[in-house]
Amino acid sequence: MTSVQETLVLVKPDGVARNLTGEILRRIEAKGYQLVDIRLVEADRDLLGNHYEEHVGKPFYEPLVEFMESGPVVAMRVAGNRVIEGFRTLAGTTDPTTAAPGTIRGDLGRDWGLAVQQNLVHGSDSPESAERELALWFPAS
Ligand code: RTP
Ligand code: MG
Repeated sequence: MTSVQETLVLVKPDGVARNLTGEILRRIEAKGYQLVDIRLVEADRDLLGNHYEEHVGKPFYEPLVEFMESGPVVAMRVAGNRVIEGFRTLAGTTDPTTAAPGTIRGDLGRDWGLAVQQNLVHGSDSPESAERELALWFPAS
């Protein structure tokens, strides 16, 4: 049974600054997922507050938003069968120190000793999140 989905992938400011956008997209394409749309965004507080609404009030919220507005982000609309779960598997767990080797965070990320995990990528975590986040980052499409 097929279940074609779309997900939002973000290459976070650390990934863009380290010139890892191509490497991250290479892994997405090598897995067989389809790039549908892509844009470079300098996210403002309004967008980030909406994007991270589930984390408002948590101790890492403010450093997270400061990190995400520290430089450009690459937003991608990516399609594929079960791509929401599949991209999160490619990304690895939140903490790059314990993310499995073979994953984006496990291979390319590390703990920089900062207030928030700089873990290179974001991927939507459910169909509802994907629909909501894609509308935020790709408002015209
Ligand atoms: P994401 O939303 O970015 O795909 O990552 P995730 O689902 O694995 O993690 P989530 O719990 O949604 O947290 C969002 C982002 O906040 C930062 N974070 N830092 N204690 C910490 O240092 C901490 N906890 C969360 C990370 O950048 C995480 O990806
Ligand atoms: Mg999340």
